[in-house]
Amino acid sequence: MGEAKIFLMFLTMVFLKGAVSEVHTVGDELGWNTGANFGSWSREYNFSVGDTLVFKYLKGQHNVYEVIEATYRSCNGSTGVLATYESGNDQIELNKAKKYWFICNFAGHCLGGMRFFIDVKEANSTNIRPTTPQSEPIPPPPPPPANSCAAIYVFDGWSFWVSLVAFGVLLQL
Ligand SMILES: [Cu+2]
Repeated sequence: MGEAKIFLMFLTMVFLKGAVSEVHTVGDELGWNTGANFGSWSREYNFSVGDTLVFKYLKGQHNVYEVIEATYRSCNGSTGVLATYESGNDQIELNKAKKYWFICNFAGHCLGGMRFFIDVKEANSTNIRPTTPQSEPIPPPPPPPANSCAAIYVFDGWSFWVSLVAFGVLLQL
């Protein structure tokens, strides 16, 4: 099998799979700490099977318990615990389409706001969307295109370029 064909298969796989897996740092730049609002953080993103959550915190100051819903609501980490992490840089792969519930089990931290849940969906090829945080400034609109044909490509940028590369490879087969 030629390299070009392998490359084409790779492109096809990328399209079929849809968005490439994402890594989400919990709390963004604030990390897994008191004072961050994890409810609003978790609502800012879509989570898909294959994505990874990263909890960053000072080891010994916090921990991460994956728990059942009742434990998330009670903040009582003595029961209903599915997994525990305490490295300070915990990487958790979201490998199931389900709700994940997380708390910090240090005294008072969960009740103080260190808890959230996410609803992880099956990876979906029709749900490709930019993940740029809303707080980033919006770039000025591009100048008007010279003709309507160009306009279509302007609004379909990424897939247009991939198609162009794939077409170029096809020509060389
Ligand atoms: Cu904590």
